[in-house]
Parts: sequence; structure tokens; C-alpha cells
Amino acid sequence: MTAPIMLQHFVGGRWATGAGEPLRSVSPARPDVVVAEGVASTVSDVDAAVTAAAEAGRRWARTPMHQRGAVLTAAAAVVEQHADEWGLELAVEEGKTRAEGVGEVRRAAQVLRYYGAEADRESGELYASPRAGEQILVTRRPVGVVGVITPFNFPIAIPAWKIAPALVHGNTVVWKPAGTVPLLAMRLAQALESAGLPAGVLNLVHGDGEVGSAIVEHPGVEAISFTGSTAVGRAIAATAAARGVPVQAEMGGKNAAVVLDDADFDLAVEQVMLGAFRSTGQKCTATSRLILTRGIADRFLEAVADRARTLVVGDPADDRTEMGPVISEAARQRITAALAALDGTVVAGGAPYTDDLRARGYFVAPTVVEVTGPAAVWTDELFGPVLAVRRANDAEQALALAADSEYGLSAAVFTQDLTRALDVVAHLDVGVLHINSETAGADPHVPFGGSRSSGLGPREQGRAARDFYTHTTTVYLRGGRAGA
Ligand code: UN1
Repeated sequence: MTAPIMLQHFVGGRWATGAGEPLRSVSPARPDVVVAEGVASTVSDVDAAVTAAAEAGRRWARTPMHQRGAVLTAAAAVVEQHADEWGLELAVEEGKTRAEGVGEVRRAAQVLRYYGAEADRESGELYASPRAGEQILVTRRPVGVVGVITPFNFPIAIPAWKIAPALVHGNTVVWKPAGTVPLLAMRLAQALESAGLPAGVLNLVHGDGEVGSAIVEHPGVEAISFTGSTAVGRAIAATAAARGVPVQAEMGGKNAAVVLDDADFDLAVEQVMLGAFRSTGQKCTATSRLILTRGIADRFLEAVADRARTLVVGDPADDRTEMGPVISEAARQRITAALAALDGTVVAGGAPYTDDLRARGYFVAPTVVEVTGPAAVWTDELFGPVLAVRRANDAEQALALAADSEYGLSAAVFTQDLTRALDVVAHLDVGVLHINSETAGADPHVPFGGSRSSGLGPREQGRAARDFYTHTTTVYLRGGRAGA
């Protein structure tokens, strides 16, 4: 990529420049490289987008679901075709490695394909009636205009998994991606446009909090799907509740991996490393806490620290790189400040880089910290490559430590003991649980989301997405002749 891409929003089927504040995305590995540049949308652009979405919704809701799905399937093919090119752009704009970027673009295609086939699945329910000659049907209608607000860390996969179910269920969308990743947002909108999505069905606006608030507060927006921080998610939920519209908010995590004495050592090391440092730890599902039982702790901590020290950190476009930068200077400063105030023992990383590329880019070293008691690094989501470790005397104590968090998104437990694993399944309050695999990852056909400070409203993906993006009508259906 050489010259910056011109940033445009997409409203009512037309690409145009906004009239708001200047907006540009830079490469976090090389902040002097401008990726996309232009002008943010304004509150009146949001208004135009909502109007366009409401108008387009009248026809879109009446379009057969199979036809709506066919557009998503066609868009999946476009996304797939561009996987290498857009994957590299993603790596440059967001900072995850090129392999992860390409993987994410393919995942967006997979999500679009999954919802492309939604019309082939059952779309309502049929119940018996206690009355003669009657059946009870539960049918589904679109909610209407949906506001979608997405984070930087999965610039195309998360938008796909919010937008695809919204569209296939007959809704129209006004979407604001994070201001740091507008290029990949444009790519997804272009794919849907070239797949034949009618004008106004998807509207893309750019900007930061003000544009997001304009969507959330707009009286024409009838549901909101958000992924981001717990603080912003709760503020959005409060506004939406006051307006009486449903919210789906996927928020923070402080996810634990528990490695018990009987775990497969190599498998657990590999998975903990992936969970903690892939995407530079910038996933709500990342492993940010590690709990080790006594018999395995010394050896395991040493192995993880060794791997962290030797991880190849650098330019995400370079195929040898295993971990790229964090998203912004503000993120780097926030994480570095937390590390400076640290109340634990640093066993790997922790110090700023001094070489040219990594001092100028937004790099943070993969860091492993051991703590023995209450500590901010144990409780607060840092959203970066920092793993806080605690030791436990036995499995019981280890699992109690795993539960010791205000968050409830994901967890991983490494053990060979099926009885123990089943006990965890029954009692650990998390939305996503991995037995013998890393804490991150999500498939499009199964529910995704967390409890307590991690999530509000219905889960995402699969059948759960249908519940959020539709209203039901319970139909008492009887023949029209007396006694029939
Ligand atoms: C994953 O674990 O692959 O923002 C997906 C996030 C989550 C998605 C995680 N909503 O990181």
C-alpha cells in the first residue's frame, strides 16, 4: 500500500465524503504511514443514513429471505476473493499479523456464508393448541433500523457477524466502525454493494464518539448492537433503555486459563501463548490471567516466560512476525502506565523497546507478571499483551481464582480429568468455556457473549442472533368456519 485511501462514507447507496472533523487511520507499526484519510461524518449524515435505512427497509423486509441471503452469499465470495489483499490491508491498518489478517478476512466470508443460508433453516415455531381446530405459530419479523457500532480489533469479522444476521432477517443498518479502522469497513461495504445489496440497506458512517452517540440517540434507530469497552457499552445501554430500544452489548473480559497438574504440558503452553499474545492480546476473549497449580507451576511459568521473551515482535506485514503493535499511542501509554505502577514480579517483557521501528511504532513487549494477591493487573482489562499469573495450591483454589473477576466472558481449563471438567462446565459463570484450548475463538453457528460486566442483552451469532434481530408474532391460527 502506498498512497492513502480516500475515506468515504456510504449513505443511501452513494459513496461520499462527510462534512465533519478530519479523520485518518495510520499504521500502528509505522505511524507515519497514513492508511486512509478524509473527513468524518456529521450528526446530519447520521440522520440521512437513518432516513435512507428506514426507506430501504420497507422493500428489504418484504424481499424473500432467500433473496436476502443470496446477497450475503455473493458478498462472501467477493470477500474471499480479496482475502490476501484485504488481509494485508488489515494487518497494516490494525496491526495484527498478516496471517491473522488474512484469516480474519476469510472468517468474515465464512460468517457471510453462514447467514447467507439462514433462509434454509427453520424461521419460527409451531405449537399445539389446547383448543380444537387451532395451531399456534410463532413467526418472526425484522426489528427495523439497527445501529451497529464496532471495535477496532476485528475490523471486518465483528462487523460481518453483526451486519449479516441483521440483514438476512430483513433489517437495515446504520454502521459506525472504530475510527482507527475505516478502510476495512469500506471493504466490507464495497463487498456487499458489489454483491447487489439495494441502496440504503447498509449505511456506513465514520467518526468517533459523537457520531456513535448520534446513532444511539436517533429516534429512528430501533435496536443497537455494540462491541467495545464495558464503560461505553453500559452508557449505550442506559441511553437505549431510556429510549426503550433493545441493546446487545459485548464488552470487556479478564479471561483466565487454568492449567492443572494433569494437563498436557506442551499443548497448554502453546494454547496459553496463542490466547495471551495473538492479536497482541487485543481481544475481549484474550487470555489475560493464568492460574497454575503447585505441581506444574514452576516449569510452566518458565516455559511461558521463555516463549514470551523469544516471540518475534515487529512489522505485522513481515511473515516472520509473531506479534504486532497495539492499536494506538494512547493504548501503548495506557498499558505502559499500568505496567509502571505494577504490584507484581515481571517475569518476561515489561520494558519499552528502544530500537527504531518498535520505539516509534506502538509496540508493547509480550509481558508476563506474577502476582500473589490483589493487583490491578489481575483485575483490570488492559487490552494488550500482558498476562498476569497466580499460583494455586490445588484445583479447587485454582478454579476459585478463575471465578474471581467481575467479568464473565471466556475461560480455558487444561486437564485430563473429565469429572473436573464437567464440574467446571456446571459451575463457572462464563459465556464461553474452552476445555483444553485457548480462551479466544468463536464459530458463527453457536452463541457468543459473556455474563456480568462482559455482556448485556442477547448473545450474538447463530440462533441467538435471530432472537436479537427479530420480533416474534404469536399467531393463534384457526379455520374460519364454525365447528370446523
Ligand atoms: C474471537 O475470540 O475470535 O471483541 C472473537 C472481541 C470479541 C470477539 C472475539 N467480541 O474480541
